Amino acid sequence: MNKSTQLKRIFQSQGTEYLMEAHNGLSARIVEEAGFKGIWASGLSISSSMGVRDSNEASWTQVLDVLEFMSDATKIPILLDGDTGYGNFNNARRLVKKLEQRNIAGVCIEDKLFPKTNSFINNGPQPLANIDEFCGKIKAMKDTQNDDDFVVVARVEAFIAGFGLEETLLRAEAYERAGADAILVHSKKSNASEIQSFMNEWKSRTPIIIVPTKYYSTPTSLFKEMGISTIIWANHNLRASIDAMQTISQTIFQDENLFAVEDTVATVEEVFRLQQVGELTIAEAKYLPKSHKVRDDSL
Ligand code: SPV
Ligand code: MG
Repeated sequence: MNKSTQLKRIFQSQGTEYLMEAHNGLSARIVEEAGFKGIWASGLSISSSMGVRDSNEASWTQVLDVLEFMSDATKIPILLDGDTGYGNFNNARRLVKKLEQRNIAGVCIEDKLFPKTNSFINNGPQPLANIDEFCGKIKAMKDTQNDDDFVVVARVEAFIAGFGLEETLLRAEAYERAGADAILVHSKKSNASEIQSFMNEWKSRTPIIIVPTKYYSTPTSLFKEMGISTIIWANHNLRASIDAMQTISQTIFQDENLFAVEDTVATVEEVFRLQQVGELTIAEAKYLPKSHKVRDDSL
């Protein structure tokens, strides 16, 4: 099944589904192996794995290059965190074209201004996009897609920007009318009260997606009761790897040997397995002439 169709089905399924964050080919493959049906290509995670800020410091084509590796490494669909669409409607529709060419199943755009700021950074107001301008962007993206099942998700940042339920509903309804396939409602509260208040009012069948990074202690059963379509675990592979890399680097730096760490890290064989080295060995046996010496040390 097409990756886009797979993603559409995740959003349209009756129960609550999950997307797990990945930020490169390796983490994407690990997410797939864990059993997830889909991947969240997180802007925060991709930017920080590049060593830059989540402020559109990486260009959109650099993000596209990462996505290509992620898509090649996996069979499950990828939803790109497309920030604001990297510009106006014209940049956003070109993005759709390029994502389709790379077999990316969908993109989520948020109603903020380029260059965006991560929703959890408290460095002043986070200005929102004009509603009509953002609706035009959604329409342009939907009109551009070649594949009927390519998914455009509209993310409402009204709660993040300090507005209440009324503004959030107004925007969600407008984006739905503009053609969004699903609505992501974001909140930075430490409990799910904003999400609950929104879900109490949301009567439409358009799927609702959430990112419970800050309200992590809310039980998933509550999200299911609310009728949440999809939960995004948005940055946990990145954060786990930061922790692991800090520990291993500090230990090796201090110890000046590998005694303490060898049994705490993945084996080299596991690295080879994740790279699918076995497939290349089989392919070499099949495609290289038997007499051909692959590596001639005498040269
Ligand atoms: C991301 O993962 O980059 C997101 C989600 O946009 S958040 O960082 O929670 O805003
Ligand atoms: Mg993001």
